[in-house]
Parts: sequence; C-alpha cells; structure tokens
Amino acid sequence: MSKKLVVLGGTPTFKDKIYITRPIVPSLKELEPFLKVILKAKWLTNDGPYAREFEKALGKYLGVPYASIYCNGTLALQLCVRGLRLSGEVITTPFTFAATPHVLYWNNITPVFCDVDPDTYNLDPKRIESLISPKTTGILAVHVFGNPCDIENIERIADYHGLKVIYDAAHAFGTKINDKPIGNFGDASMFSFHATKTFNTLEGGAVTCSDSNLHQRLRDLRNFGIRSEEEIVSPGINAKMNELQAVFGLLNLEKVDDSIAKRKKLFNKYHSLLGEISGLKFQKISERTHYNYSYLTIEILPDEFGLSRDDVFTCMREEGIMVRKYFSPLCSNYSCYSALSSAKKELLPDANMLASRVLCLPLYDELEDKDVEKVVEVLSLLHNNAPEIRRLVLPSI
Ligand code: T4K
Repeated sequence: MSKKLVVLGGTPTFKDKIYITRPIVPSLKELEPFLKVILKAKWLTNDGPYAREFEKALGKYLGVPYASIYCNGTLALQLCVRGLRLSGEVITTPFTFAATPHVLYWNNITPVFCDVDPDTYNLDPKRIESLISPKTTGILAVHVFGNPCDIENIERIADYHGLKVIYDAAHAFGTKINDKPIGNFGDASMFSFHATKTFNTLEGGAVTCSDSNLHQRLRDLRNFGIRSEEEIVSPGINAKMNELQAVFGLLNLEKVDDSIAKRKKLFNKYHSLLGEISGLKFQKISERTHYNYSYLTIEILPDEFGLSRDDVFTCMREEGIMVRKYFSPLCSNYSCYSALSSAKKELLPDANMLASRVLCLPLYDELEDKDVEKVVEVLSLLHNNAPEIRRLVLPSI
C-alpha cells in the first residue's frame, strides 16, 4: 500500500480536514426572495407568517397529528417534559447527548439511568421495570443515532405502570417504523433541527404529539404562557422559532429527501467496505426500520481490532478526519450526575462499554465516494499496522 499513516511518519490523508457532518443549506438565490419579504415586513419572530407556514408543512412532512416548533431541540424537550407534567423521577438512558438528562434536571426531576441494549444502543426495556419507584412518572427514551427504540416493550411497561413516554427523536428526522413515521409513538417526540442534524433550521426543534390539549399547552409554554394580550395561562418561557429559522426550514424541507438518499448510498458504501475489516461491529438496525442515515458509527472491539477506540480516534484526527466519540463521556459519569445511585458503573455495563468503543465517522450528502474509500483505507491501515502503532506511537498501552 502506498499510503503511510501520519503516526508512522506519513502525511495526512486529508490536507483539508473533513468533518463528521455538514448541514444542508439553501442557496443565496433561494433565500433572497424570502429575505426581501422579511426585511420589508419587518416581522422577525413571535409566530410570524413563515413560522406558521413551516409548522404546518412540517406536521405534514412528519405525518403527525400535531407538530409545534421551537428555537432549539433542548428547549423543545424541556417544555415537553413540563407539558406532560412529569415530576419526581424519570427513567432515561445515559448513552445520549447531554441535553437529554439536563432537561430533566431543569424540570427538577431526578434522572434514573437505565442500561442500554448493546446491539441497538437504545434503552433496554428488560432493565426498566426494576428501576420504577413510587416517584417514577415517565420514561424518556432516545432513538440513538436515529435507530428506533423498542417502542412496543417500552410502551407496554409504561401503560402497565401508568407512566408517560417521551421519545428524544433528536436524531430521527424522517425515520419510520414499518411505514409509520417515528413522531407518532409515545405521548410525545422531540426532534432537533440543529445544524448538525439530517434536517436543520440553523438551530431549532419540534415536538410532535396526538393530544390537542398537550399541543396547546406546549404552544402556550413556548411563548411565556401568553394565549392572548389579555390572557396569560401558564408560567411559560421564550422558546419561539424566528422567521429566518422558519425560512431555512421551508427551503430545507424541499432538500431533505434528496439529502437522505445521498446519505443512504454513502452509508451502504461504507458498510460494504468496512465489512472487510475485522474487529469492527455495527449498530443493529431492524429490518422494519426505514432509516434516515443520520450517523455512521462503528464499534471498535479493541482485542480483535488491535487498537482501542481512543487510539483510533487520535490517529484518525492526525489524518485530518474529525471523527467524534459520541457519546463519551457517558452522561451518568458527568460530575453533576455521577453521585446518583443509578449512575454506578456496575449498573450500566453496556452503556459504559459502548461509550468506550463507539466512534462516529464522517457522513453527509456532499461527501464523495473517494472520501469514504480514503476513510476506510485509514481504518484498514490502522488495523493492519496495529502492533507497530502500539509499540512506537502509543507505548502506554
Ligand atoms: N437530544 C439528543 C439525543 C441530541 O443529540 C441533541 C443534540 C439534543 C437532544 C439537543 O438538541 P439541540 O438543542 O442541539 O437542537 C452537536 C450538536 O450541538 C447537538 O445539537 C447534537 N445533539 C450533538 C449530538 O452534537 P457538538 O458539540 O458535537 O457539535 P460541534 O459544534 O462539534 O459540530 C460537530 C460537527 O458538525 C463539526 O465538527 C462540523 C459540523 N458543523 C457544526 C456546526 C455547529 C457544521 O458543519 N456547521 C455548524 O454550524 O454537538
């Protein structure tokens, strides 16, 4: 092989770094007519005409009875927890982004961490029931990397114990189970439209649900509880989406299907090439899932691969590949949660194992086939040269 890894004295594979993701964006030409209208009308926010149009279009796209939009996904989820009147303790996963347990904290709720399924990376329903206490009011499950949770078993347990179910669907825009769009499960689902997501509104988020009362409560909460000039119905907050975000939403809705189709091709190419390298494992995505190809993750089995995930991370960064260690550190190991009794490492063996093994590789629609080939070649070289790298470069192992 001609290529020599940086850690073995070679030059970087990518002179210009490549990122794990890049957002879809409208062109200036597409934006211009919308900007003209906004600047002329000087209507910038507060449930403006584009926000209303986007909210309607989004509900249609997501195939849900009700969708409400927010300035970001975190506030959307925080209000969702509040809107469902959860309190006390809520069972959730530690293998997620910080926002998931933090929204519970901001609602004065104690997160109770439950271990995950080591194959799907999602909350393991078999381990939920033993964590239910008289204080438990809900389950906050995450469709990790856009892979749907075991919704039947989660909801069966929730029904039996009278608990609410919220899905953090931050990664799952466009995902379906069989033919049913993902926003139709549980009491509510939250989607993130952050720049790093499959679909973005710069920053932004949405909540979907089937209960009109909850939908109304959430719309009140996002605007200080103001129903009308004369009527303030709840102690709400400011979580409104502005007009520019909504325009991004309207324009990106037209692009997202094409973007997902391109991601799918790249995802499949990655998988066919990565399958040749031993010591790698992949997230299990059920056949009934219509996936959105939001993330490309690998699990590095250190003994078989020859290097640990952290070593691979270090070496790939040297090659100009800006891989990410989602989700490490694990939420239950953050200093703000590690003292919780549910956060003990021995109670969360699979989540801790995944946090030490999973690596997120570049995946976005503008990535080229040759980039995928080069990323996989680097991984293959790391595997083939593992003993030398361990001996020369990473002598601490
Ligand atoms: N629940 C879950 C399960 C989540 O994953 C998230 C967010 C939330 C809830 C909360 O939703 P939001 O409130 O964010 O709507 C990122 C995102 O900031 C965060 O939204 C996301 N999850 C999380 C998984 O990832 P970072 O700190 O890793 O992002 P950053 O800035 O390092 O960006 C990653 C790469 O993306 C960059 O290396 C390049 C590219 N990028 C990023 C930005 C911001 C761009 O190309 N353009 C950009 O504008 O957290």
